[in-house]
Amino acid sequence: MQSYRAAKDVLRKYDQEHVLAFFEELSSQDQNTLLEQISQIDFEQLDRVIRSQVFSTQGFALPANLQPAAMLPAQPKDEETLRLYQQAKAKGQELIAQGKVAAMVVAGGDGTRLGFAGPKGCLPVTPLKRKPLFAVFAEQVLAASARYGASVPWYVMTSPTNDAATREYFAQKKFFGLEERDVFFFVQGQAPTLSREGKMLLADKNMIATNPDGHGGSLTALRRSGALEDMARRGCEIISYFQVDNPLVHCLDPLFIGLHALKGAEMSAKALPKREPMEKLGNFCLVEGKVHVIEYSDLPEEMARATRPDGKLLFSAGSIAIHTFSRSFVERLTEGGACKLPFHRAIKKVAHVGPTGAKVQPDQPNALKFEMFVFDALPLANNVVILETQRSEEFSPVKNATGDDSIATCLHDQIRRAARWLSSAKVNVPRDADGRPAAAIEISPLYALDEEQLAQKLPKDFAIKAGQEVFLG
Ligand code: UD2
Repeated sequence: MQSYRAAKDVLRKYDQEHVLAFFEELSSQDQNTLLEQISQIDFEQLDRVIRSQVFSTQGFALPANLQPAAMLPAQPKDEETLRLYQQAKAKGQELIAQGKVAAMVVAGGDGTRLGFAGPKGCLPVTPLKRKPLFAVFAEQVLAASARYGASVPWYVMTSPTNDAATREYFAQKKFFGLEERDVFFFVQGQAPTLSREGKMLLADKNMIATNPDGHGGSLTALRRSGALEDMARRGCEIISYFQVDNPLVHCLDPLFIGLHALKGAEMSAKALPKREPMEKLGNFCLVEGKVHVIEYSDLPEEMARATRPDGKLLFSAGSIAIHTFSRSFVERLTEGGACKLPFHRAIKKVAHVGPTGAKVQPDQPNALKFEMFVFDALPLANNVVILETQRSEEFSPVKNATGDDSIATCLHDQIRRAARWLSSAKVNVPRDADGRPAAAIEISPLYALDEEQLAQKLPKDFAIKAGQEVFLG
């Protein structure tokens, strides 16, 4: 731990000495807590952020010459692409079978928008069994391990607030059938929360206010926690990355993994044609030949609405936060411990301890929070594959309590996908007058990971009646 003197010196150097204002009043334990926290802060990085994002009033600068980025189609449209996809799928399957692929979920966020108390991954989400998000992913990892005959480690990023609860939940659920040694929890980083003048705020007299450093912080957290070393020890070369809120995600997609490998990509991404111009998805763009994701809130509305001659959106490719990373790329980006991703600034209301020692409850946004976005690694990657996927197959996140992207829309989308898989396996699925499935259907990943596996497994005489509840597990 750092001494008081060393802490004072570094704070003086960066003009942040005020965080020691109440030091003399603290118990020795609280003094140690504060000194320990100060020793964890990367002041050089903080200084860069303050110079570029606090003292400059520019905010986000939209790159010039923004072009739409091209994506590989969801379905091959010619012989050459068909052959490429066949080869890629075989390559992806081979890599999983060789134990070279790891799964990773970012689950640091809490279900605040949903009004759900506890880690979001514990949210019950499946239509019949009400399995939580974590179980849906765990069963996919388990099923892929069984299908390809290799263990697939799963790296789960938590936050300081939900780490203990997440670990307890996994233990209580007996790791959903996974081997405990194949699940690696790691806690995401925090960044100091600043006043609008660039001073660190105190959450308490013995505690600097911090906020999660975003999913982009997952890359440094992988290194800091020893997860990258763990991957190297196991021989994992590719990381299949997804968010905690989307139960339709294919956690380990051989085609996507294989394309990433065959194209020699360092980072890849799945994309969807946006549902409407202002949909809350990052936009895949090209800037001087490099792929960038411009967040929905940063793309000017006239650009978001711009169309091509055929009437389709110009910036149509939306980011759904499904990626593959080469481990070597993450190692390169996090060399020396600090991450090379930029910070994004948000202005928020944050309660804190004021100069007199009294708690301040602001009624206006008073604080700057900084976080990193994982997609900002794309322009730093040497090769990038963007693969289009189908919304009905792979994207229905649970973000809101009601309306779009809510549990209601997600339940419906899970049933619709299950019905589609069954229809393509030649099962007659009863439907209502609007074409919606007239039965509640849930297919566990342990039964089938995709429609191909479902078709192989289903008994010949399998039938569904209207109003029936059908669980395949
Ligand atoms: C994210 C993307 C958006 C689109 C959308 C798809 C950003 C900024 N935007 O929007 O472009 O792809 O997802 O669903 O990412 N998380 C952490 N730690 C953090 C912050 C987030 O683990 O410090 C996790 C969180 O648990 C969740 C994911 O990252 O799994 C996305 O976070 P979000 O819900 O805040 O992102 P959202 O919906 O604004």
